[in-house]
Parts: sequence; C-alpha cells; structure tokens
Amino acid sequence: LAEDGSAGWLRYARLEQSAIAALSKDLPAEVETLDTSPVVLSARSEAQKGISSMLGRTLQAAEVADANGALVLGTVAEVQQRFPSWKPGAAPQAEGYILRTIKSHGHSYILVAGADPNGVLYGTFRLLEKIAEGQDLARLNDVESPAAPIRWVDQWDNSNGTIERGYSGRSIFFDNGTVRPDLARAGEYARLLASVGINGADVNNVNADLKMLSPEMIKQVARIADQFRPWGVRLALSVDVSSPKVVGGLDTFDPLDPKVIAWWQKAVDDVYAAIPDFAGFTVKADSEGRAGPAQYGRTPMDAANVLARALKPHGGVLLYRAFVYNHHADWKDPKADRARAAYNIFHSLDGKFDDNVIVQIKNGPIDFQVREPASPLFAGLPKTNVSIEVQATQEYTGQQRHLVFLIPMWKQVLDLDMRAENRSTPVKEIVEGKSFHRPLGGFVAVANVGLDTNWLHHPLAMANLYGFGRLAWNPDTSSETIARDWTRLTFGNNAKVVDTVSAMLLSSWPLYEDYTGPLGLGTLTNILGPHYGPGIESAERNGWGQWLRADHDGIGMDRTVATGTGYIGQYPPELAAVYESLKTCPDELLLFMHHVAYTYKLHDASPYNGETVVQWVYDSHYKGAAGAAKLVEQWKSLDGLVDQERYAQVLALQEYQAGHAIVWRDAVNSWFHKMSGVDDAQGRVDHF
Ligand code: GCW
Repeated sequence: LAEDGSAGWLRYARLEQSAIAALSKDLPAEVETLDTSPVVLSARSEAQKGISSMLGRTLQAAEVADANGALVLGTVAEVQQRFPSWKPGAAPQAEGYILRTIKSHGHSYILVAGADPNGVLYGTFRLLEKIAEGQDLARLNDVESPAAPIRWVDQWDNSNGTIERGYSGRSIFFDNGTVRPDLARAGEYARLLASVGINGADVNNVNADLKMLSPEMIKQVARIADQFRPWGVRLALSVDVSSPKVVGGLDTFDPLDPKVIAWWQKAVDDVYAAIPDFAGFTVKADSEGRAGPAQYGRTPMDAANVLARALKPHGGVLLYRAFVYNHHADWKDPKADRARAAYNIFHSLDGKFDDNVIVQIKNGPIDFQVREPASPLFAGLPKTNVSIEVQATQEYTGQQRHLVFLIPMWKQVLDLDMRAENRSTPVKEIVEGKSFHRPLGGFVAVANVGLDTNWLHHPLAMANLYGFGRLAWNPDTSSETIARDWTRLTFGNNAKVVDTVSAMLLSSWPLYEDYTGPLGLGTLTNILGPHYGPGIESAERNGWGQWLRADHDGIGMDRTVATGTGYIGQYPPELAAVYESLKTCPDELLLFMHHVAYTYKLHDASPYNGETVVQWVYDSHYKGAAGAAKLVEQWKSLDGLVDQERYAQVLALQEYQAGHAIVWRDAVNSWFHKMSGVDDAQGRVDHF
C-alpha cells in the first residue's frame, strides 16, 4: 500500500477486524448534531469520515436520533437540554469538552459536549483518536480544557510564495504577490491544526510584506480566513509598524502621533469588516533591520498599545515579539551580549502593556539553537501577558533532512522552574497565565508547512507539529505519550512499529546535539549561510552575537555576574545562583554560561563522568554519529510493516542523515583539535 503522507496523522487507517468488532458494540449508528454552527458541522463530517474509514461503517446523520443510541454533538447546555437527567459534573473551560458514554434503555449515547463549538470539535477529534487506538468506548468519562487561550502557529510565508526558513516547498497561501487561487491546502491545514486544538494561525512572515494591510491584500487574505473558519482556526497577520507610512501615505509612523493612531484604528476596522473573527497581529519591530518605534525614540510598549487599542473593541490581540536585539554588536567588547537584549528592553516595561497585548518570547535568549536555557524574560514580566515561541520548522536542527523530535527540547524549557519570587514558577505555568494570574498567554510555533504533499518534507517531522498542539493543549503531556500517540495515528498500532518509531523520535534530539553543538555552545551551523551544516567559525567575530569566544586555551561565553556579561543576573536569584557557580551549572549549558579551559573537567556524574570538555566533544560526536547510523538500522527493521512510499522516503533521509552526521562529527572534532591542540585520548581525531 502506498501512502503519500498528505493526510498527516489524520489517516483513519482501517482497524484490525478484532478491534472493529470490539468497538462496534458501543458505537451507535447515528450522529445527532444539536448545533448548526459551521464548526460543529465540521465535527460531524469528521466523525462520519473517521468512522467510515476506520471501521467501514456509516454513521447516519439524524436530526433527532432514534432510541437506539447516537453520537451526540453539542455544547454542554445543548446536551443537557437534550438529556435533562444527565449531570455533566465539572464543567470544561472555554474550548474544552466532556466525553461521556451514557446508557438509555440499553443503548449507548456517546456525548461530546463542548464548552463552545471549538470544544465540540476538539472533543470529536479526541474521540476519533481513541477509536484509532482501539480504546474502550463503553465508559468514556473525560473532561478536558486547554492550558491557555493562545495556541497558534506562525507561518513565515512571503507574498511571492517563498517561505523564510521553510523546507517543504512553496507557500500553501501565497503566490506571485497575492493569495493563491486554490486554497484547498489551507483548509486541509486548518483541519490538521484543529485536530490538536490549535485555534490561530498567523499566515505571513514576521518580516512582513509592507503592503499586507493594503485593501486589496485584506480582501485576498479574507479568503484564507474563510478556509480556516469551519475548523475554528482564526486568521492572524504579521504587520510592519511602518504601515501608516508605507500603506497609508502618512509622513510618519510614530506610534504616538494622533494621525498614526487614527490610521491604525481605521485599518483594523477595515480588517474586521472583511474578517469578522480576525485573531490579531504579530509584530516584529526594531529587529534585524525591521522598522520600529525606536526610530522615534518610542518603546515597544508605545507601539504595542496603539495597535492593541485598535484591536480591542473587536476582540483581537496583539502579539509583540521580544526578539529584539542589535545585530551589529561589537564582538571586541567582552561585556556585549545578545542574550541580554530581550530582558534589557522589555523588563522595564512590565505592567505598562494593555491587557490584550501578549509579549511573545522565543524559548531561549538567542535563536532556536539545539540547546539554550529558558529565556530569563519569562520570569521578568509578571505583570504582562506572555507566550512562548518555539520553532517546529527545523531551521538550526537539520531542516527536516535530519530527524529531530523537538518535543523533549521544548518540554525542558516548559518544565524549567524559574523560581520567580522564590517560589515554584515553571515556564509552562507562566505562559499559561497561572503563575502571575494573567488573563491571556500561551503557545506559538513557527510551523512553515509548504506545498510538499506531506507538509514538512521528512515524514517523521510531522510529529513536531502534532506534538506542539498536544503541548499547547496540555504541557504536562509526556514526550513518550506524544511520540507513541503520533506514531499510532501515523503508522498504525503494530507494536513493533510503535516501539521502534517512538524510540527513534525520542533519541533524535540528544543524538543531533551530540554530533552538532555541545555543552550549550550553540548549534555550530553556518550562521552566515543557510543555517545548515557545520560552520563553526561563522559564529565568531561578527555582529550577530552568537559568539563561542574560543581561543587556544578555552571556549565559551562568560555570562556570569562576577566576571562576565552579567546575563545570569537576569534570572531570579535562586536560578541565577545555580548557573553562576561552576559547581552547580548543568554541564549541558556550561559553555553558554561560562568560559573554561578545554581541559576543564565536567561533573563526575553520568553521562559526563568527569571527562574534560574537549574529550567530551570528541566522544559525544562519535556517539552522535553512531546514533544517526543506528536510526537507519531501526528504520530498516520496519521493512514490510510500513507502506512502501513512506518507508522509502524515510530510509533515504536516514541514510543521508547518517552520512551528514559523519561530516558534522569530523568538522567539529577537527576544529576542536586544531583550536585546543589537545589530542583525542582514543586516537581517533589525529587524522586531521
Ligand atoms: O531565526 C531567525 C531567522 C530569521 C527570522 C528571525 C526571526 C523571520 O534566521 O529568518 O526571521 O529569526 O525570528 O524573526
């Protein structure tokens, strides 16, 4: 059987006969829809599609089901009205749902009761997932609510149809300066997003087309919103803060100028006239050459609030990115430090942003490297709404030509306890709004799917998009659960397939780190070129601030308060103390936080076992490359258990990755050998 991956994880593959028989006794023959909103009608058609495909059974739509049971879709209030004796118990929060099986006259009614239409849709997808996994339907009893209201993807699509940092073909939204005529893929994308609870999508590059807010463009992007609407996904746009000048023809875009304020108000009103459920704007300003309020001596707060006030009456939000830094930094200045930038700029503005502004913070303080500490800004804005931005598109992590399952990386940041106010404040609870009682907040992933049939090029890369949705819904979900659930939906329930693919996924980030950038040093990709492949020296002696600070004696950025850039002092005191001291700083972040000799000894405990920095680099690179070779063997063990098309695609990619891992290994090891002059204790690196 050939499969092209176009369905993503929504394959609804036919179940084994035994599973079909077991499920069928509890699955009614009819579906009754208590609500006629487009989102609930999507839920109904999805249920019909999924059940017919997985079980080979027709689910009849009925206005009022007969007495033989039904799948019932509606809001909690509607379901209660339909079954007055049903007691919902704990109520779901906004967009949440209840899944419950009740018996009436010996027949099963499966209730999907949403807090609202989106909740009904999410509950239906969850039910279908349970069916796909062959779970018992007789005693459904789930109450689920999302962790936070903002659960968005960003696309970095340009209106000419290219995608910045996209590795899977051209834009599904734009072509040739405008929205493409055929938007079928946009609707399919929204369906995939909805299936994991994602409720917003910003469709254009944060390096925004200056004309995005022109009337013609708004008319066009409204067509994308039409595709999203039945799936409860709201459209958002990235806008450039110079729009009042570029689109509006004003002589200024100073956010405090009354003409500018009035222009934004009108522009936003026009957007809502075309797109009534518009979600809001994302703003990148004063960053990497983009225009910004700094030009007029204004702050991000000034700009954010003006846009937010225009959006507010319509229920829109403004996501202002904290990715603001100087990319012409002076590498000769030992105190210069790009990692400090976001906190330096935003912390003093805490409490001054309007309540529909969300400051969007990248997971780490630099830029989506293979390992970074959590941005200190997460703990630095207790009176501001914040969201975390992660990157599902693998810019620095192999560009979907290497397998890197990013969920464990994101979880490491989400789970990190910042110890703000000397109490438990894990990043996930900060962005959920729990830690500081914020009304808004959440999760954003740069996704960058493209026109490639399978969306993300590497068939296994879709696990990152799926997993992002799962984490945004509930960041406590384990990486193992996500890996296994995604594999079962994507490749079926065969135990060997599920075990093998999830093991591959779970090992992939650590082994990629092993053969690329060690000990918190950054990915070591060529940052001046495509951000792909080894380019160790490219980090040094330029304005971009991703410095390794390597010389012949030692390596690493000294970010301590005592002798370095002072970056560590941006963390709350308890966490700062952990990073400041070489004794307690975790080795995986050692070279991010400290400058040490190549012969500096790592901690005694496993996996470092008291090795020197340079020997660790040699060993981990051999280990990582061996791990990449093992992925090939693991995948080969599935020959015959996975359809031919995807089997062949993944095999080719894993073989390529195994080869490229050797290129990486040798480039990094020879560079360290040359820099340090220290030989490999095992004599492997002497051939350079
Ligand atoms: O990671 C860097 C990318 C840029 C990107 C920027 C950002 C959209 O290399 O391509 O620009 O981050 O996040 O704004």
